Amino acid sequence: QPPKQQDISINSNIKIEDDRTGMSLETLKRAFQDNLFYLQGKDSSNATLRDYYYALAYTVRDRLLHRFIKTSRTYQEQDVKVVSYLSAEFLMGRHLANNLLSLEMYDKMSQVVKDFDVDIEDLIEEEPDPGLGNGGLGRLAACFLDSLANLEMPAIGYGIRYEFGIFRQVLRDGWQGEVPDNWLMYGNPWEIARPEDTVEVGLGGHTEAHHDENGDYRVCWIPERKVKAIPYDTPVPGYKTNTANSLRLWKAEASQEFNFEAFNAGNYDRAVAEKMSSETISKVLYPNDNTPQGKELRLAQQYFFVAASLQDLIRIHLHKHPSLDNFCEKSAIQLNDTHPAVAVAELMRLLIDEHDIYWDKAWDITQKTLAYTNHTLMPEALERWSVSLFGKLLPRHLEIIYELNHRFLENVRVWFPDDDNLASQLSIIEEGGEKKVRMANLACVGSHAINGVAALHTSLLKKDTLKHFAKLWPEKFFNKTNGVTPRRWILMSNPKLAKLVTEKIGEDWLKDLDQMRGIEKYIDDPEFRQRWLAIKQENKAHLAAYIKKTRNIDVDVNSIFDVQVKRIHEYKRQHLAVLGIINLYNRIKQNPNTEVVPRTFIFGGKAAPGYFMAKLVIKLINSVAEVVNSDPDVKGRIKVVFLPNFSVSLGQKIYPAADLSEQVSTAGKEASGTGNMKFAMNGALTIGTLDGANIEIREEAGAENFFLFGLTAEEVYAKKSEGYDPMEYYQHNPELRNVINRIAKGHFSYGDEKLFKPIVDSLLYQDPYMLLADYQEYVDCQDRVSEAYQDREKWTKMSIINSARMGKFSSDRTIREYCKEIWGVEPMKIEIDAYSQ
Ligand code: T68
Repeated sequence: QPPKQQDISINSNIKIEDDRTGMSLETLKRAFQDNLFYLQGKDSSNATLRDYYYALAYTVRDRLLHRFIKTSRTYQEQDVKVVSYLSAEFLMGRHLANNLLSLEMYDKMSQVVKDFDVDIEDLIEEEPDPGLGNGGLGRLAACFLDSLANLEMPAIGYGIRYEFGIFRQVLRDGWQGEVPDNWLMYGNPWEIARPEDTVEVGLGGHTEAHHDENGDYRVCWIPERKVKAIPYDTPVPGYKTNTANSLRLWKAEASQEFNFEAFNAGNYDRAVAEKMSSETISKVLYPNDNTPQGKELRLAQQYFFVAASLQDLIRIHLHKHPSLDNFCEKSAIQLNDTHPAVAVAELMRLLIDEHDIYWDKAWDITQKTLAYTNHTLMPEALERWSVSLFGKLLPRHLEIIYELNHRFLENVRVWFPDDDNLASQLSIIEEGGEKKVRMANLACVGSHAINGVAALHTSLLKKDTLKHFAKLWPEKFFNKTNGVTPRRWILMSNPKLAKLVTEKIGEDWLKDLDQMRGIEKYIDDPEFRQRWLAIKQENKAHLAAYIKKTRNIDVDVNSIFDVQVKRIHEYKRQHLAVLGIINLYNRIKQNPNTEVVPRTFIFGGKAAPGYFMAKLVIKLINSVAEVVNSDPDVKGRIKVVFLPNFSVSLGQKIYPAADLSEQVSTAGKEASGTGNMKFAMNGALTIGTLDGANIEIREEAGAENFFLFGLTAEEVYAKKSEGYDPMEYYQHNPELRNVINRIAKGHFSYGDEKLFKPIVDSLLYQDPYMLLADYQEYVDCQDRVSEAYQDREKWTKMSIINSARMGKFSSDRTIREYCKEIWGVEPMKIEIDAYSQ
């Protein structure tokens, strides 16, 4: 029996009715008109869509601010424990529709703007999509903030206010091109600058040691330069609650506008150079996912936001408390991967050097405060900084790391006296060759909790990637299977489906997704199935129109929409789907009259600009598309579409329109995946391997409602250690050979045999992600999909079951677990009764 949900209507709680808070249609209309006139300086005779967007955004924002101000004040006054989510990335997606829905303003504002002959959906599309993240890790942070606010948990997100988010992807002759994402160009109505909370962050320089007046040994860091960190706060409202938490992002500015000495001496270049180099820190997001970029600027970014955030937290704490002794009782800090792991050393430095706490006490506070989430198993993706680079930028932190590593390893040698290898594996410093600081080890040593993001991932972390830590501290390890917010990923993305569900089971499912199970009892109701199917068809028609508009490709809405959208990476195996497409194409070429169940293969995703193979995969997809889409023998039965610039907002259009979700990573490589959950919630069936959260999705949906293929993680390891030879598969499987030969012989590259040679060679001679080993099972499984789709009644039943059983993958469930088992934070109701001033 799920817990009873609280009353979710809030507006009656606000007992004030003026132009900035009132919710009546009349007041909203006046407010909108006022904002258009007084903030945009326009009226309906000359307003552009953007002007209307701003007028609407400010109307919503006004109504958010009471909640926002009251929320932070309540946390302060009630002195509650707050969780801080430290993340280098927050992939929030557009705010307007989310805020309209959270505040129950959507219908009324849609009415208001209609009076100005404007469609609210067009205004929603005006907002630039804030792309301050790469992929799953950044989007997870955004879903977590949504759930924290929804559950009325005291929380704050800390990160970087990148001036340029992830690049905009364009296609040029089938290749990925990158365009800077100047998302702040026209301003940002959702953020509020708080210059009064500016802090300074040091970088570089040296340390000096001395004995203080009590004879205690002290170290002082003399940074070479200081950068100002200016916070910008974005309210994150909970769905139909009064809570509006804060996402606090730091912007870097020079501590001196320019060097006057140099300026006066006529050295203008130098006068501005220092300013420029300081401001570079928050200039741009590094566009790599699952591969670290070992650049000094990246380390500076990490330290910059960590140092600013910790100073901020300490300032807030000392406002209420005489000392930091009880810091860990009032603050839980989550490290989203190792990107903020320097927090271990920085918190120690602040406690010891700046707040006079002795080492053991400081260490106790640090460990009790911090917790670490790992997001990858791939060894090459673990961050390691060369000691020399680290020491140049953060000399005091390097000293602290050496000291805590020394103390830690001394203990290890006492606990395991005969195991020298263990100490070298656990060491925060990697020896042999160039010395490196291992950030995952730093995070593990400095945290009281370590977690993976899906059951398989956590078990592999314990068995493999972090096995030495698991041996040392088994009790520190937790699994926290990822989740996604049903507000953005069902209600906002698929409003028609949401409406149908609410009609049948009421609206509580949006706050308690387990209740979606309630729709399962309608699967035998033909009318319900008909409506379910009709909604899918409408969503597909929408996407088809988008495909026509953006790519000028006609697609058949009765074909299977077979979708793979995610970052382009070899381990995710977009090219496995391409091999499958070429095989279908070969079947048609051999016998143009062969039976084919029509399919539209839709791809989307960005490649890291420096990742050659990933970019070549995009080119391959587009080259295959060009040939297949225009071959008369195909007769339009299969179409291939690459949609450029996959983003949160494009995802919102795509997930609801998918029939089939491709989750085909090599088993053991995808930590969790979260797109897999968004698809299934929206009624797509999954074709997938036993990897990441796929395993748990299949458990929930039932094996009979999931298309499974491929090696298990164990089989992958076994095969690797036996000595895997992809060439055997090529030689023994004639169909597969034809597929690869088509690529190799230049069939998709105007006869150019060189273009895709790197892909062909990688598959034939290494195949690190074992596509060839999984190929035949994948193709056979796809044949089962085609067959299943022909029985649309049965397919629709499976679709309903998939949606109905995804309750586990609401990020509300994930966040409840973190709150209870790792953070020890509890809900705090926010009362709004009068002006909050
Ligand atoms: C993803 N990781 C995992 N990393 O790949 C995915 N990395 O399985 C999981 O579902 C998701 O995290 C959430 O847990 C990433 O997205 C990055 O984007 C990244 C960025 C910078 C450096 C390293």
